[in-house]
Amino acid sequence: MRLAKSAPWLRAAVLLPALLLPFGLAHAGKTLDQIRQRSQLSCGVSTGVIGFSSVDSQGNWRGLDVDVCRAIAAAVLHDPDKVKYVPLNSQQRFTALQSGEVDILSRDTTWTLTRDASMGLSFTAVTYYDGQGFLVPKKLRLTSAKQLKNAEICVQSGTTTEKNLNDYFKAQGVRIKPVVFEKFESAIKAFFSGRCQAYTTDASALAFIRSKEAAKPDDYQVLPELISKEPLAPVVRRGDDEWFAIVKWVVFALIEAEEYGVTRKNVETMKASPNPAIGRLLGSAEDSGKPLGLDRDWAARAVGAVGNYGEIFQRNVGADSPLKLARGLNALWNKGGLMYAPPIR
Ligand SMILES: N[C@@H](CCC(=O)N[C@@H](CS)C(=O)NCC(=O)O)C(=O)O
Repeated sequence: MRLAKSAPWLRAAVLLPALLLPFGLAHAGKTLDQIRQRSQLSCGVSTGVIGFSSVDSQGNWRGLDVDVCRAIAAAVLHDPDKVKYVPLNSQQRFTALQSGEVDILSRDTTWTLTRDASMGLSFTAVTYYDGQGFLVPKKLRLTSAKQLKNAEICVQSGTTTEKNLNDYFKAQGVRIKPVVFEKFESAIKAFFSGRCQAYTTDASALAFIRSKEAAKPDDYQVLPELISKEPLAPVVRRGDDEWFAIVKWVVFALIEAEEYGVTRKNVETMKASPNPAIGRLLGSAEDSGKPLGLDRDWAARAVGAVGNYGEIFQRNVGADSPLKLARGLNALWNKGGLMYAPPIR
């Protein structure tokens, strides 16, 4: 555009936002404004996947995905309890985020190109690297998913699971019959009543379905094949870069805290650490909250509320949980895994 020759009103329209930019940069974003106004984070979760998001016997939401929302609430609202949980099944989840019903979707949701590029949404940072597997009754004596020729396989709709299932067997030249359910509960009920010979979903959820939903877990086994990549990540609406940055960096802070040995218990004493990286993370050496529109204690509060990524993993899905999932791909990058936070500086 040749601005010098343009009409004065056009010049003003183009230049005014540029002049306001320095002030705009200090602004925290409209999603955060709304969250602060209502003093509550609205967090979209699943309808009940133990380890990730489910209600415990005392009526509290628990899980790795729930802890991500608690960490964010601690960072932005100074209170991990100021979260409203909205249970959403696979079909409902994206509309709830697009319509503004939730501020964030923190719920077993795989980062894919189509979801990230064409739905008005942005995936933030991976919180769990998963893969799709199969749960089968042991009495079928199967040793490989490739033996599922002509099998009926129960699967939930609106998922990557449904698509991968078709792709995988198409590539093998093997015919199978997907039996599709909209509701999670109906899908697992159908499988355990014998409607299907196999149930397929993310391997982390299979561990929960086998240990918690089967009358006799020992009658079932997970087959060795993982047929897909399922990087699970919290999702936000597009168009609010400040909120996008906050969610991303809270997740990174939890990972960075594990890397530097900052835990829920020692977070206060670690503020005195001579290590500059810890001083930046915890706001004692440098104010890492300012660029995010937050105060300097944002990350310390997040870690103080839920612990570092390793603690979150262990409590919800790892050694201290009924699922006993191995860290595997979810170990830190310097321990053979993929969990890697860009530098907080
Ligand atoms: N990661 C896959 C599957 C996610 C998914 O929705 N899985 C089901 C089966 S475990 C689930 O979480 N259901 C719980 C619900 O619908 O509330 C995706 O993003 O499409």
